Amino acid sequence: MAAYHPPKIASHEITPESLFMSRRAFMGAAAGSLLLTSSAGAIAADLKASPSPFKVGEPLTPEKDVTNYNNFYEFGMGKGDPAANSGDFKPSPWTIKVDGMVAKPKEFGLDELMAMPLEERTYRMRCVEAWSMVIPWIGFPLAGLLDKVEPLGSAKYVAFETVVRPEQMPGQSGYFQPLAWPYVEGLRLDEARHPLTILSVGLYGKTLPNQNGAPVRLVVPWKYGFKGIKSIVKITLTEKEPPTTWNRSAPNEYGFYANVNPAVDHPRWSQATENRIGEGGFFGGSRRNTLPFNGYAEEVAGLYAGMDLVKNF
Ligand SMILES: Nc1nc2c(c(=O)[nH]1)N[C@H]1C(S)=C(S)[C@@H](COP(=O)(O)O)O[C@H]1N2
Ligand SMILES: [Mo]
Repeated sequence: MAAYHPPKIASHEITPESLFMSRRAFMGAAAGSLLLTSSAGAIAADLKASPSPFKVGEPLTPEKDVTNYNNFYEFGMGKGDPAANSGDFKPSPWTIKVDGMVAKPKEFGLDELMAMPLEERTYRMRCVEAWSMVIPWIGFPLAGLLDKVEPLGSAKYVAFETVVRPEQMPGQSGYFQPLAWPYVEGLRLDEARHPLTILSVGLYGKTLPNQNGAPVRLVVPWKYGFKGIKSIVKITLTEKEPPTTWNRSAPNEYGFYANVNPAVDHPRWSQATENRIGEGGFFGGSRRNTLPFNGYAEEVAGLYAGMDLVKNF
């Protein structure tokens, strides 16, 4: 496997003041005292993060599109459903339990997660449905959280689980249930530890809106968007490849790896091009070519050296 040399990340530049500010902003949001209303009454507080070298040389997708054109089936299957139906969802208090093959299993409170070294990272996001966005996330490397629980040598995969709250998530309580809950996802441990893989707690300078996966969601920019599991409550280190929601739902259409690949079509549509949301044109977007590994091949292709490319993608 080719060695990967990550760009220097200025996480040491986080000042005590910015840490204090992000904690204070978050606690303000929890208490309902520092409010910035986004769509559908979701509460977002200002959030400070240090800039990072992770940028995309393409325009950002407008915030109104990032927060109103969503996939989050727990709130309904339509693109506008998550923004419209997530107003009653309570992202605080919150904990993430990290367990399984680790030396030090631990339940992390939201204050601890918000106190991780937060960076702003702009990534492309490519949905398997052939639309894409460019999103300024705020988050921290998942590797930093995994270090705190000390994965055992036998751990090979990381499994993730979304919260189950039918009383706050209308998509989990309706007559028709499109998926089995909880929504689950997984990564190989080396993918989870890759410097590009983050847990996100915000976007566009604010805490995450409910519809984008508040309070904490996964972002893996070289994979199709469905790998980016939202509103995470559990992370488990395992020896075997964990089940994933879309693979379980349609195994002939969605794989475990789900790396973005323009050369391998979905059984029902081409993956060669994508519709960039918010740029005008066809369906409110513009068509552009999809890039191998969503443009992150240089950083991540080495993770898959020697793997069967069809299985891989
Ligand atoms: N729990 C959960 N996570 C989820 C989904 C979902 O339905 N439930 N949808 C996925 C899909 S298909 C995509 S494309 C992204 C969309 O993220 P966004 O709405 O923030 O753009 O979230 C992913 N994470
Ligand atoms: Mo998606």
